[in-house]
Amino acid sequence: MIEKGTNVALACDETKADVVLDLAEKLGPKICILKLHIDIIEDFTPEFPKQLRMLADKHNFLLFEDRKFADIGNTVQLQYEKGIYHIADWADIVNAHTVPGPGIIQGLKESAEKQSDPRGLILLAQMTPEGTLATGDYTKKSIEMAKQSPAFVNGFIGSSTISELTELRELAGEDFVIYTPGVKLAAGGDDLGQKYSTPQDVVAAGSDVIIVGRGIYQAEDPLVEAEKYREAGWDAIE
Ligand code: 5BU
Repeated sequence: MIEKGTNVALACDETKADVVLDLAEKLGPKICILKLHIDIIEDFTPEFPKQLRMLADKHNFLLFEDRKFADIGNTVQLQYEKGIYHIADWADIVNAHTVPGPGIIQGLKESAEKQSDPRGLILLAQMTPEGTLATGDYTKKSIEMAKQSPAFVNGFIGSSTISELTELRELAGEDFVIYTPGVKLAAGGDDLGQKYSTPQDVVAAGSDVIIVGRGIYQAEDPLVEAEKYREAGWDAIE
């Protein structure tokens, strides 16, 4: 982030491999992370994550597969390592719900340790949509779980609701990275409960990384828009 002067994670929710690769190549210099949902790619081939990995290394950003694991330890190991996606082979970061308890962290950690490159986990201590159940005691217990595995759990997804996010930062302390989706230059929401705050407001509330999807990739010129978010996010950090 410091080398590139950016705290923007692009939520690249496009569904065609070549569109994702094109955005990764063009926007690579503006972002610290490319977050994707590998299971929405309609023309997936094993070549796709390899090409993405090359672009991530070329432009010095991390790959974050937003898999939101949510099962028992043994099953998440299979989902992380196996299937058609082999997520553990290429994703620097994945995330997980804390609803199953600490076994999910242990399971993913064991899989991660088989990889030669470092792997990290983000816990969903909060979520962004209206009516989420990930609040209060759930958030507190998620943070306690992270503190049991601090080397592997690098941080939390934080809410885009400013009061919640402020509370998360207070509870988490300074040793964890907070990643916030639901970020747009104009605050508001969508028709399905997503809630948006501005880069300035979420950073002021304690977020480190702003995760931006439609605000960038649906813009007329995603590169111009990515630079606006980079500037807003980095000015706020500084
Ligand atoms: P948007 O287009 O900027 O609304 O996309 C937000 C992205 O962040 C999208 O990929 C979601 O799956 C992801 N997300 C989120 O919006 N809220 C959450 O609490 C979590 C992930 Br966790």
